[in-house]
Amino acid sequence: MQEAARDVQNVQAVQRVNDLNFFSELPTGKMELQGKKVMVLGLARTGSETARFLVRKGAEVLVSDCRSEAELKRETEALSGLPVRFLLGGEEAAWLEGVELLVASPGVPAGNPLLRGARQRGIGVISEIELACRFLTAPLVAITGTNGKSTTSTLVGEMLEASGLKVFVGGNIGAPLIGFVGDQWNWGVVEVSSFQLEWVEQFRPGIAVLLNLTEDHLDRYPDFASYCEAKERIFHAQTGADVAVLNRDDPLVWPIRKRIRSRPVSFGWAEVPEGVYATSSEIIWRGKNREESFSLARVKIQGVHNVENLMAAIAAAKSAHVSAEVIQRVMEEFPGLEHRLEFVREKDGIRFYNDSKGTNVGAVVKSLASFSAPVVLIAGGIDKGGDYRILEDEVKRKVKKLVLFGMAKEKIRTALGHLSDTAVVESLEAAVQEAYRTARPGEVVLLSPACSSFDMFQNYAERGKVFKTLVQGL
Ligand code: UMA
Repeated sequence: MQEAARDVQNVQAVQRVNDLNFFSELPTGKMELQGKKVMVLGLARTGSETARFLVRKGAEVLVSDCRSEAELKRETEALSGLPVRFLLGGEEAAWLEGVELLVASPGVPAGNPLLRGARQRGIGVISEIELACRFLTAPLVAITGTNGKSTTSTLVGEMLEASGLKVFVGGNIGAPLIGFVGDQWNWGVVEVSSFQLEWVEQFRPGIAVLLNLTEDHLDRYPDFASYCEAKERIFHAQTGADVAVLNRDDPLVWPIRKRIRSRPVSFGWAEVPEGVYATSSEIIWRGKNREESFSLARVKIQGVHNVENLMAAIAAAKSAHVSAEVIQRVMEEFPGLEHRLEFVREKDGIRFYNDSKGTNVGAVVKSLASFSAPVVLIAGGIDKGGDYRILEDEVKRKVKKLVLFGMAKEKIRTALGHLSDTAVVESLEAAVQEAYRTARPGEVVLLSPACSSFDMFQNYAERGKVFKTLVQGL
């Protein structure tokens, strides 16, 4: 009986999706790629997927990467047999001869010589998400912000999928958007980074979400304002038929409503006549003439920041007409993401948490705020130019000992070392040992690095896995 009722609801949800304005108004500005000479800049996940797509579309494909042929053996082998010309191990201006379009991978900064050269010659530069959106036929929910992107994207994807819709979740979360072109989808949920938004023009999500803005990637941008400007481009091509989900409590996010064409749907902690707000026990969604409430009692993901992520997910899901019953079910079943405040184990009464995805200072502030017990904080890696002093209050309140490792260890010690007992160590393994020696029953050991991982690991996921293995081995 319940199943039958759910099926009826699902059919209604599909119907409502098809009725939405922006579904039929998506930009149809497809690009003619047949015979066009296109350069793909960067040969990692995005570049490989983009090259495959361009070959399918009949383009003449050049792939350039500053890494050498030997370093890119696996990547070039994966594309072997395809008509792709590789230009590796350099960045020579002559390679741009005859190029009509350049597709930049997110990791390539605007100052890259080939990218700069292309712009000087008047060659069009786009990002892979811009290319993908010209060919995707499904409406998109795009989610950006400094923190919470992956959790919120996964939640929205699960809410749409649990409504019986065919949905993909991709983008910065790890699966390039271009890889989803060609299949039939009811919705696409795409996590987008500031890097991907630098080169968008017609990228037009029906629902665009901006969660929060705090310092990040200052090793890439000249200043914080430039990073925020890139993030705001998520709304650039939206029209009055689209929805912008905005955080009322973020002083940099909320004023954006005055600069965009789309309809704001807000979320935040204070009660509002229309929008989403939260109490300590529930989240309330208020539409024009209706209200729905969602209990937090059985929700597994913890912390103030996760209530904010849930509010944003509800705002997006309600804009896509997902039913209250489906939303509540997904909220209760969602276990949280790996490497995001992930509980690893309890040993001798000490609880160990892996927050390897906490790669900027703002993320660590939120992670520390989630604990009431004293915390031994393991941090460090490659400094991204953020101001560690933002952590001062939380360190004073919560941190029993700072255990620092990686390239940024001295910089963090200078900023915060006077506020807590501090140890500087040479490896993650030594950090785990030191933290275990220091923590007492009832306390928490937290890896939340505030830095990227590339000095010692391939990425944050590898760092998180190594941490978990070390903790399991104690
Ligand atoms: N390269 C050059 N010249 C340069 C810079 C880089 O040739 O000047 C080459 C590198 O040698 C390398 C390639 O470009 O071979 C790297 O490209 P990439 O960094 O874009 O790597 P991808 O594997 O394509 O991953 C990208 C995103 N990476 C970045 O934004 C740095 C992934 O996000 C994303 O999951 C993936 O596309 C799929 O969309 C990762 C990330 O760290 C998780 N994102 C940042 C974050 O979340 O903070 C924004």
